[in-house]
Amino acid sequence: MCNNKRNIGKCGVRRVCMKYIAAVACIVALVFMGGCGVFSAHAVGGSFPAPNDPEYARQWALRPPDVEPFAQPYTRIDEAWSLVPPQAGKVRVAVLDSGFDMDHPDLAANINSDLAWNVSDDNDDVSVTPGYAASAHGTHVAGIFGAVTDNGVGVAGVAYNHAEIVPIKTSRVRTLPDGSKDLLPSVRDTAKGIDKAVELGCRIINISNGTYMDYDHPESAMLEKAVNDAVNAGAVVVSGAGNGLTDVTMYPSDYDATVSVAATTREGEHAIYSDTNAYKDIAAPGGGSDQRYGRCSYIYSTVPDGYGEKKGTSMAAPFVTGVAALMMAANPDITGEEVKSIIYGTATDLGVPGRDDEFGYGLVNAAESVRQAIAMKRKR
Ligand SMILES: [Ca+2]
Ligand SMILES: [Ca+2]
Repeated sequence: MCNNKRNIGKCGVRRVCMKYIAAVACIVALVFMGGCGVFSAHAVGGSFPAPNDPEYARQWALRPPDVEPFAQPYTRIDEAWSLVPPQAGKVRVAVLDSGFDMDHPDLAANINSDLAWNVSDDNDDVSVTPGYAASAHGTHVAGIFGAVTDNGVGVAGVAYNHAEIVPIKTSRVRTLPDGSKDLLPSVRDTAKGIDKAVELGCRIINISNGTYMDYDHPESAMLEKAVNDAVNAGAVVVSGAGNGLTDVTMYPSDYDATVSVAATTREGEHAIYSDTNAYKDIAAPGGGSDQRYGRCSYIYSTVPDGYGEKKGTSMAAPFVTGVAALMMAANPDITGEEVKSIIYGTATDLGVPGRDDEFGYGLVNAAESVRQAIAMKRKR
């Protein structure tokens, strides 16, 4: 039925498979010949000590505006790092995705390989299936929040070593309507992956994929139940808003209980691909659609056997996941609902005043989120 309040835009979308929401994959550093990351040494840090990861200079989404004049307003992630006590522990974070380079030198130390699980095949093999468009997706998403940070290698991660990555592979090779093949999760396997993450005690669940469907589609009820069960167990479920240039509902992103993350560009503007509707909650850097920087405006992270850049709401979601992990590391007693409420309440408003369909409550403000999480601890 098209009269359900959830059916914004076109009705009757009936795709069985979920899809990944990274718009472009572009691997290795050749595209950086234009000079991204060529900065003087003093420009690598801002007001707060910079991590020693050599590719931090390319990570514009993590860097302060005094050295990235076009990244305004910024997420204040370096300030957030300075607020989390170094002795704070790790927060268990599930990432439901296409497969993972478990031996990546910039990920392995932050992965809990004992908990890895493949829900499609019911075994513990979560390795990368090479040769498909989505092959590198999971490794890229995991690195955005979970890369080993300040280790003198590669990139920094938003969670600054406070995330314990639990890799959950939800994909298998499926045939698309046009006859091509790719690694994709089914709605059912995503629901199973969420259940598994809860069983493993994960406090945050990152899902950088989704499917366009009506709220009253039979498979939607199954997926929403899994999300609600996770949230009722105290988890925060984070998902990308979708890259379809549409206002059609995408799930799990658009459930009330999910943190739906829209993407901003390097200039802090709405990324043109990022879906819009009344269920988008928060915005974070997803990169792209920025004439000034070209591919230097994408998000740089780990990929199998190296590093590469992608853009999309798939990249924005793990940014918010990393901020949530910092908050829970700084205050282990904080609840999932409190984390969500603080993230929404502290966002830097963008676009039209107040909550809007492009940015949700605005750009995630990492420093204020962590500061309020710590303040809540002192009140208890
Ligand atoms: Ca690193
Ligand atoms: Ca706004």
